[in-house]
Amino acid sequence: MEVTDQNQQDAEKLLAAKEAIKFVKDGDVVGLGTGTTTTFAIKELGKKVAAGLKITAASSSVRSEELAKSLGIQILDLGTLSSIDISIDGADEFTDTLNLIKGGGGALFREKIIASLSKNSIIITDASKQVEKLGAFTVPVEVFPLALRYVADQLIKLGGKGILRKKEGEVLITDNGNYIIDADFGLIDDPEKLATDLNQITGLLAHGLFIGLTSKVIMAKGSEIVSFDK
Ligand code: ABF
Repeated sequence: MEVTDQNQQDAEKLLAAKEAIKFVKDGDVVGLGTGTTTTFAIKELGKKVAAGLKITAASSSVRSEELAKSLGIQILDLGTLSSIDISIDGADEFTDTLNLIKGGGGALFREKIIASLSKNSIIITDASKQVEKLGAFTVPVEVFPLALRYVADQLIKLGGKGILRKKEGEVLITDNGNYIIDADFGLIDDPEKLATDLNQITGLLAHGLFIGLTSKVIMAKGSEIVSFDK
């Protein structure tokens, strides 16, 4: 059977997912990310729970929560947690300095809460996500609806061309009831500075630059695992 790029990419996502869940142990509170790669990890975790692994979890999206619950994974209220032992999530881009762009799946706000709570934040990817410099993927920002025009104008002042995210022709509303603007800053020379600048914008609730939040990236490349550690 011809191995298509999609098959290859899915095989890499599964391989990275299986490697990441090796770090999950009995008693852990596990942060669950969102996206197709993390979906592989949640399904693998479900198998381990069915085989007796004792964990609880908090989810970054309704869809990940529903999948986890369907697999018998006990879900906790994220708002009640003061820490998470290990989180497993995907990314849209990563550098070897563990800076990420996340949010292509629209779950970046809760993903960033989970990453901020995590003692061990593991990112799993196929080989297509590694970049030298962030920015080919636009930076998603979650925007409080009443601040939409203000935030859009501030992004322009920072050199970002923003597009309001739509899904099937309708403006996308996140699980939190907010909008997403995908902001194109071009290749980003100083992601730390841009992240700091974005943090200052009132009404911008979260952005997809994850700086200093990641413990490990597990990338699958073909049948190989490549790990990048803090
Ligand atoms: C999620 O994983 C998002 O932040 C990111 O956009 C996505 C990557 O999706 P996939 O694993 O489907 O490539 O955490």
